[in-house]
Amino acid sequence: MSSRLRIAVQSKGRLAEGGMDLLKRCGLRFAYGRDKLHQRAENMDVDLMLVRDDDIPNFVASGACDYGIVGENVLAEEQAAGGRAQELEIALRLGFAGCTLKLAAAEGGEITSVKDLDGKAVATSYPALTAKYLADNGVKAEIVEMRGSVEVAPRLRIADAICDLVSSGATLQANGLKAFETVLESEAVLIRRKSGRDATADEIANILMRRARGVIDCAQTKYIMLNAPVDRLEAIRSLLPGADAPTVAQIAGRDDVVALHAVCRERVFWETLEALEKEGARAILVLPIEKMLA
Ligand code: PRT
Ligand code: ZN
Repeated sequence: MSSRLRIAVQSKGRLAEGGMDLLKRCGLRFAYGRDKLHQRAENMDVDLMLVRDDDIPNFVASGACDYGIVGENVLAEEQAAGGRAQELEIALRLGFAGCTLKLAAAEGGEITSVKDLDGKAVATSYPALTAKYLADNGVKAEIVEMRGSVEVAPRLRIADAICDLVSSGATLQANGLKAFETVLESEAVLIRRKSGRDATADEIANILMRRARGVIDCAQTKYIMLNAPVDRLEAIRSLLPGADAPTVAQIAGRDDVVALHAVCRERVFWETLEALEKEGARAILVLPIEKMLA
């Protein structure tokens, strides 16, 4: 058994950058390697295998790697297709590469719900998930498997509808398609085998996962500092998004205004700041939080 933790990460693509970024924020340092397949951490017993995302579930299931970073959509598809991916579980949701697997068809056309797909053809790169969703809805449709460019299928009359990943929705729109049903909500996830894991690898993984939780929480969390009129303190406090009990401090030479510091665990929008200002808050500062161990 290896005494190092082996993690499979996508070599290039949407998960590669976010995955490496997260690992680096968890404190891992990598040398500039010439090796395209392998990255060895300099400061922890961690090795990365850089591979195609579709291969990651199998890499982890077979024991070639202990953990892997993959889109939940890829894991779910492999699991729905049967086989070894069923031995895998999600160890941690990673909060990036969010997207949705959706059914879509021509905008303004006759297909507007899953029931309308009976007897029709659906193009997808996710045949197992799509087939399961259709079957769960009592719909019999033909599945046309495509590796890429699924969005062109209706126009080319290869299929009547598609089941594809959507993030901004721009691709659907550009192809005159409209989503009408969500099959799966997805984000990047850290996966591992349900059983038969290496204890040393798990120990290292647990340290990284604790750090990763801190990093993921920090991504949205902000530190807000502002000055508040004493008589508006409660109103201002109630506007702070997802704040724990804030710190209220005296300001030298003032008894009508206090300084308020709070950690906000939800997104802070411009609208929030404007509302705070309207209640009399001044000198409002929003600071990013770099690290957090809760
Ligand atoms: O070479 P390799 O097999 O490793 O890469 P890949 O091409 O399979 O994967 P990649 O990098 O495209 O995607 C990896 C993972 O990113 C996916 O499995 C998802 O978990 C996640 N992800 C997040 C997405 C998207 N968002 C996304 N928008 N994957 C693909 N898309 C596609 C979508 O299908 C559409 O065609 O991007 C296009 C643009 O989307 P819109 O809605 O923003 O226009
Ligand atoms: Zn892929």
